[in-house]
Order: sequence, then structure tokens, then C-alpha cells
Amino acid sequence: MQKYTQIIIACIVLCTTYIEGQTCLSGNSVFNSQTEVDLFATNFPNCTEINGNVFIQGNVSNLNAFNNIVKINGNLTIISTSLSQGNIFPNLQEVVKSLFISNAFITNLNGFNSLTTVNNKIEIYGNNGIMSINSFNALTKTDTITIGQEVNVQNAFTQIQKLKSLKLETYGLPTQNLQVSGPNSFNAVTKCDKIQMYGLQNTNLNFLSNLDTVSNEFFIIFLPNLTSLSGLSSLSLVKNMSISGCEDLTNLNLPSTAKINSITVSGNGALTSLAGLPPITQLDQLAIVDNLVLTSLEGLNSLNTVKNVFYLYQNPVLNDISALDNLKIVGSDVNIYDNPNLNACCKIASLVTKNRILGQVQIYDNGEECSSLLDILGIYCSDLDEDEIFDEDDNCPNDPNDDQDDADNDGVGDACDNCPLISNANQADANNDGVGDACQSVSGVGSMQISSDVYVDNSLRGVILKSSNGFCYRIKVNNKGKLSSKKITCP
Ligand SMILES: [Ca+2]
Ligand SMILES: [Ca+2]
Ligand SMILES: [Ca+2]
Ligand SMILES: [Ca+2]
Repeated sequence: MQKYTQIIIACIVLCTTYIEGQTCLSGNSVFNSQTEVDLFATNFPNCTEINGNVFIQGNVSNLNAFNNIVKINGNLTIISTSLSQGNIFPNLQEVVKSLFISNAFITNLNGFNSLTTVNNKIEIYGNNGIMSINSFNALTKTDTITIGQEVNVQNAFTQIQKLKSLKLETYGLPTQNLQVSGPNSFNAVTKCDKIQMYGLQNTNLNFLSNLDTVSNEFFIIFLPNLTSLSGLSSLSLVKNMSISGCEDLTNLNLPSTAKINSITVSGNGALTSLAGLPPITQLDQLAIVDNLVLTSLEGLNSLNTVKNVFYLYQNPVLNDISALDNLKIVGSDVNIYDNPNLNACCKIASLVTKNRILGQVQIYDNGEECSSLLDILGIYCSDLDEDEIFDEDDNCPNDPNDDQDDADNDGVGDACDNCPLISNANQADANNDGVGDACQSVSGVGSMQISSDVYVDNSLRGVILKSSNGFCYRIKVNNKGKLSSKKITCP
């Protein structure tokens, strides 16, 4: 009697679309039980292409009835079944719309190895049996892949090259067992509009080693075991990168040629500096927030421009922002607060005095010497030579030189460099004559023998010879190579 009841229920579902003699179902198909699934194989033994959506749910533990299916002209949804092993849809090549898989008991998804195309999206989540995925290795086209909760992606999705969106998310506490353990998974992906990772258990991101471009957001959030970003070894362009809540991350290790337009580094409890960032000269937005052991901004040394807002707050041991010495302009607000060990922030004051911050400046609750803009400007930042460059930024604090020119690039401005054309950052001057040792003229030597050329690369200089009557002449060369001699004061 129970069997008849099941068949009757199955008929209510199936017979609405089933016409005797038809090869396949047409319209949408819903399968609520194993009986209904098995009836499909009986009624449509030659069916390879299903028109419409396919919805499978309920007490279904075996999908062998669909082994001949090659194409589904709609969505394929497999949810809340009792499936435990997922070697399913072995010959399915195309899902014209989307594929949804959410089954609490499934532990292994090895199916879908003929699937090349899912036109819209693939969503695999709510699979709480710690499902391993080792499949989808023929897939070359889909827009969006979302994988969530208790899933271990082993060597899956090895062929797909371009995506609009890749989401690997736990949708909850980042203690769930979502991880990509197979290094070949997603390994062909070179371009993706958006990548969102949340709660992934990975220690590295080696599975994205060919990723070149993320044209929108790239969020790496709450990856508790991640130690480095070095796996992103091909990354060349990211629009908006957020690295947040990664408690074990000690080095950013991004490729030195990568271009990043905006960056947020927040809540990373083990990160002491930003040294692993590529050299960045211009950012749209910069946020450095709530990094417990970050002491300096080293890594931002090339930064010249922040076009929009600059946030720097709640970094409890940050004490050094000298890496911002090359910052010339901020196009919007600057917010610096709750960095209790930050005292030296005259760099910000000098941007303010030069009107190089185009938005509001909020500075408070930092170290005493950086606790308000008024105090910084009025008390803590001195400008001895009054050239409007505060002493700590001034490459000649006692000589007015608002141009800050430094021809030999040794960090000492030309206005006070004791060898302006020879790099000598230490300014050593043993005989204290005001001429640095690095360019001190040789004197008191009986004769000097050099076994190579003497090269004077300054056309205004030459060789000075003393005549027998005690005068000195500088011998120089003109543009045609002719020597000339001019009387000068002896050195
Ligand atoms: Ca000065
Ligand atoms: Ca100066
Ligand atoms: Ca110099
Ligand atoms: Ca010098």
C-alpha cells in the first residue's frame, strides 16, 4: 500500500509534464524522494537533455538515475537530500543557468567531471559533513563560484581561467573547516572581478599562484592561519585590497611589481610592518587600523599621493610614521587617532601648513606630541630655519632651503652638504675644515700617480696648476675640445 502511495505522489509531480513516448521531461522537474528519482530512469531511459529547472531534495541517497544526462536547460538544484557520497552527474556537460548544492550529510563530491559550462553561478554551501571536493576539473566557463562552510576543496576547479566572482566564505564564525587544501584548485584563474575570502583555514594562498588581475575588490578577511601572501606570486593589479583579521600574518610578501589602488590593513595581530607591500606611489584610499603590533609604516616609503581618505587609527604600538616622508598630498580627510605611542607626526603638520590635505584633519588620542593639530603646530614641531619645513623633515634644519634639493641624494640637502656632489650621509669631516672627507682635496702629497684616467665630470671644473710665480690657473676644456686656462685664486 505504501508503495502505491509513493507512486501516486510521484505521478502528481511527474505526470503533469510527462507525455507517453516523450524522451525527456519538459518544463521544470522536482524530485522529492528516491522513488521519484528512480522513476525518472524507468520512464525516460534515453533522456540526455532536460528542459527547464531540475530540483532534487528530500530523502534521496542515490542519483544514478541521472547518469545519462548531458545538459540541463535551466538550474540544477540539489539541496537537503540524504546524499552521502557525491559521485554524481558524471556525464553532465552543461547547466544553462546555475548549479546549487547544499546537503548536510555529503562528505565527498567527486562528480561533475564532464561539466564544462555553468553559465551563471555555482554555489556549494551548507554542506556540514566536511565535504571534500575533488571535481569540476573540466569546467572552463562560469561567472561565479561560491563555496561556504565545512568544505575542503582538494584538487578541484583546475581549468577555469576567468571568473567574475570567487567567494570562499564560512558565513559565520571563522572556525569552520573551509579550506582549499589542493594546490591545483583554482590554479588556472588569472582574472577575477571580485574575490572574497572569509574564514578560510588556509596557511597560504598558493592555490592562486597564477592570479594576475582582480579588477574590483579582493578581500582576505579572518584567515586565522594565514602567515603570508607570498602565494599570490603573479598578482599585478588589484583595485581594492583588504587584508583584515588575519591573526598569524607576519609578512604581506606581495610581488614587488603589483599595482594596488586602495588598501586596508586592519586587525592583523602579528603584523609588525608593511614592508611586504610593493612600492606604491599613489593610492585611492589607505586604511591602517587596529593592528596590535604594528610599529611603523615601513613599506609605504614610496607613497606620494592618497587621493581619498587616509585612516590611521587604533594601532596601539605604532610609533613611527617616517615612511610617509614622501607623501605630498591627500585629496580628502586624514584621520589619525587612538595610536597612543605615536608622537612624531610633524609630517602631517607640514602637509597642513602647505595646504596639502584637501579634506578635514582629525588628530586625537595619540601620544602627547601628536594629540591635536593645534599642539603639533604650536608646540611640538619646531622650524629653526623658518623655511616652513619642520626640523624632523628638513634635510637642512638650520639652513633655509624650502626646495630641499639634494643633488647627490644622500639625505643631506645641498644647502648644508659638506660634499654636495658626493653621497656621504655621515658628513664625516676629520680635519673639521667644512669640506667632507669624501671630497677633501689631497694635499701634502709629494706626487700622485694614478694608473687610470682622471675624469672631471663638471664642465665648470678642471685641473688647477700652480705657476712658478705663485699664481694658480684652472685648465678646462671647451665644447670643441680645446683647452683653456684661467687664472684663479689658489685653493
Ligand atoms: Ca626648517
Ligand atoms: Ca632647511
Ligand atoms: Ca646631499
Ligand atoms: Ca654629500
